[in-house]
Amino acid sequence: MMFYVINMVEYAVALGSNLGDSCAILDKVIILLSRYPNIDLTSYSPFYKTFPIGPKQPIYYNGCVIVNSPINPKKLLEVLLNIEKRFGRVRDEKWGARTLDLDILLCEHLIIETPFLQIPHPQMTKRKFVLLPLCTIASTWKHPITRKTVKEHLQEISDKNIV
Ligand code: PH2
Ligand code: MG
Ligand code: MG
Repeated sequence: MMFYVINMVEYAVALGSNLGDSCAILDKVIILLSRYPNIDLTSYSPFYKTFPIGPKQPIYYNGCVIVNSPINPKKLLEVLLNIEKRFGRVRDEKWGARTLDLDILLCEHLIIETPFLQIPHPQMTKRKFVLLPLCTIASTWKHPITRKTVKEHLQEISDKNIV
């Protein structure tokens, strides 16, 4: 008998939408990810209505998911960008309105610095719209650079009254 050991990697992914029927889009993305080949969705947060950071645009819905997958970060990024396209994402203005944004936040304790992909997500510790949902499903996950937990980061920005 042969056994193959598949190395699963745990990822935290942020979901955001502020164009179209955002809540329905995020619901569909969660169903899609849960059925996606090679992706095991283990938890998802509630969705939060959040004020937009950046240019003037509609209110966002934000959430986070945890997925386990044998695929590497670059490949997962490709999968997520493809899903964004399927939901009609058009890339024009930086930080502009979008039907769907899927960002890799964390990949276990890994640090990845490439022009196209940075993990941990460089802005994650400053954004309540990321930390609040993430804290509901991964409060004790330690940021590999700051060594602080998600909960500690959320506490820090909440103390500063960041929306
Ligand atoms: N995403 C941005 C820019 N601003 N604001 C909120 N509230 N939520 C987001 O997901 C968001 C944003 C760029 O990715
Ligand atoms: Mg983003
Ligand atoms: Mg993005």
